[in-house]
Amino acid sequence: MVSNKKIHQLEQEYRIPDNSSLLTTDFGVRNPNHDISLSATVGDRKGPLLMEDNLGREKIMKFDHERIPERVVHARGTGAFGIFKLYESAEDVTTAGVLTDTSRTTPVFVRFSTVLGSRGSADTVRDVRGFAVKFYTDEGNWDIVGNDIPVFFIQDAIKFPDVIHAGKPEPDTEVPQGQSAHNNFWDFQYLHSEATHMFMWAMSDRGIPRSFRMMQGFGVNTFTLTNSHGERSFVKFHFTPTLGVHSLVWDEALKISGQDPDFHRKDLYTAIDKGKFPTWKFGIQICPESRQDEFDFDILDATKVWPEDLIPIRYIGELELNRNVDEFFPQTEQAAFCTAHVVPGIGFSDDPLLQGRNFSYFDTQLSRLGVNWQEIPINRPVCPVLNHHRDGQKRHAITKGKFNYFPNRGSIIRAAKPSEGAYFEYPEKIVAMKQRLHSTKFAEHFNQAQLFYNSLSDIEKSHVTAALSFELDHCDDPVVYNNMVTRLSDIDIGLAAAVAEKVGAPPPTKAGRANQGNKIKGISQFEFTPEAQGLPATISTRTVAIIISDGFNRLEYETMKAVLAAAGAFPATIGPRRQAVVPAGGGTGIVPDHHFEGMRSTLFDSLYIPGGEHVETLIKQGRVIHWVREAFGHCKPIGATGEGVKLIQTACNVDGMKFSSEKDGDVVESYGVVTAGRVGKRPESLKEGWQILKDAKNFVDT
Ligand code: HDD
Repeated sequence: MVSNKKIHQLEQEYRIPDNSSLLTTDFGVRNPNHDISLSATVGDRKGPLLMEDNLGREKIMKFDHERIPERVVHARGTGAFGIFKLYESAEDVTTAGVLTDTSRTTPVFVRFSTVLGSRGSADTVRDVRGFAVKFYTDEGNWDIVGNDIPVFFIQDAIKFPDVIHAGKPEPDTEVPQGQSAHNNFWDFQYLHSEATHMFMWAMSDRGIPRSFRMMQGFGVNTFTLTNSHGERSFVKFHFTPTLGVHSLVWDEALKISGQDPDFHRKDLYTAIDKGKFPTWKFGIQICPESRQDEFDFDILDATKVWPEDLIPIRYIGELELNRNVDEFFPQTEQAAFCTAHVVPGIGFSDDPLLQGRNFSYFDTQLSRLGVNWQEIPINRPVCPVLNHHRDGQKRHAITKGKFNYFPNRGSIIRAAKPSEGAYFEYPEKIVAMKQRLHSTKFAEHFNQAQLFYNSLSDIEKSHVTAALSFELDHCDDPVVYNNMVTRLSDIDIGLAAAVAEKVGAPPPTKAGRANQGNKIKGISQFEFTPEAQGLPATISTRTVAIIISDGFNRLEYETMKAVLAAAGAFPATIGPRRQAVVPAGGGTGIVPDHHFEGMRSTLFDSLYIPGGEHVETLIKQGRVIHWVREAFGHCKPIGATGEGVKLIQTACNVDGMKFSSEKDGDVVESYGVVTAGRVGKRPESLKEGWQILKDAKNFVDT
């Protein structure tokens, strides 16, 4: 199993040995009975329980206090360990070892999350996703507490309680759970025009990712880097998934929320467990101090991206997740991130959102985990920690000696010098007025919202219209949806009109602001498919449901399954029961992984139906027809061989539709292809669908 400095630390110092077998109490005494409480026995019956039962009381008392406050936002999430490797030194801009030493492997812990839902809410809701990375560097912990969307709803941290109160369940009824589709959320969006850019991202396919493994990550805020000459630049951090950026379709996301609320959590766990480690390219956008006033937006405004045409991304490293946690609570739940955790060579900017965050994260950990939260194993640095901080609840460290103050008469402890790697505070010159004011350029709120919308493909645009129409349909206050249509007319009058019609708002009469028609790079998901990144298209880790019933063609079934598995896909067999299903001609049956009612097509990326007489049984079953028809409706690749094609024709009611077929050596006889592609590729025609499947099949041939 994969190991590194952090894993070693956790295993050596904190792991409960898994080879001991005798139960003990928390104070170490061997426990004679964990199951029956101590009581007086009256006749042959148990009488009143005894206060003296310290074993029983300890067990119940521990249980009573199992819960800690969930995160006030991002409560729902999951995490994994991994490594960060640098392949190009950024020493021209920073002294940080993690960004300059290409020989290092830095251990990381990453936690992905949704924002609005509580800890038990569903994974696939429409929401922003958290992307928090803790780098355990040799110089201390560095946290990038980012999201899958590069901008934020607000510009000043003081607005955070408002945006979150408006998005979380409404105070009188405590509904809805983990949803932005309600009056208060959209009321806030209208009243805060600065949120326009971000809500457009959240309403796009970015709000419903297929997998945590297929999302971008962004540091969002502007940080700074300082090099060995003391020169400072501004920086934005990027993570780009090598599997490409892909989303669910909304109908899938809605259904999966009920069918498998842990869909994303399991997806990440399974991929890592099967050794298919997800990776992201790590990039930096650098803006030297000299260029900071060059742009029509303020580079310290977190509601703006730095368009790549103006400031290119320089990819310098790679993040890999390669190990699941051993226990969720002590590792994932107690992981605590803090934007203020930076290492020498990395610093803050005056971005007012970041400045406020630097206070908020530290503060929230105090109420969630207590003052000694940095001593919890998952949060401890892998380098030494030495200072005169003492005491507080749940202090673990035991320091010998007389002195708990500094300096003192006897200690050899001293502050580090810059040459010894001390943190370097950049001497920023400030001549200022003290007042409550926004930066002047922060006043512009619509340019980039419009750039975002214009830069989407037509399919992605139609999804934005549908998402807004869904969300505002769930708002029953006309003030809310009427206002929002007005706001949309600041972006695009066509979009506003389409949404107005759906949600029953008066049609907009004129654009609040003409659409300039400009576009930028780096917005549409199509730019982040593996192919667009110059990587091979891959079916690796994609799930394929193989549908069989008694009388299926065993050769076709087994060959396709083997081919898929060899290509790294995750095939699963679905049959009428989880007991042996007998192939045509008899013989040993196959025990399916699931039965038709136990799963749904939504939980798979594609379907395959082998030929055989089983098709005659399958086409008579409503649930099977639903499997195929629903996958067709979600534009998934559906493959069939031999008689299997008939099931697709029947289920999808596609009489007269042409089927392509192709010889593929002795592997499979023929494919019947209806259509193909999950969001990254949405085919416009059968021909294109077939091409996509063929491309995906390239790996099959290797
Ligand atoms: Fe935050 C958690 C991301 C603005 C206050 N935030 C939290 C997490 C992520 C983000 C990924 C979950 C960390 C984890 O997995 O434990 N937050 C962001 C991003 C922001 C942002 C990308 C905008 C650039 N956040 C933001 C502001 C404030 C907070 C402006 C407060 C002023 N965020 C918090 C918090 C949380 C948190 C209340 C809840 C749990 C925690 O910190 O540890 O302090």
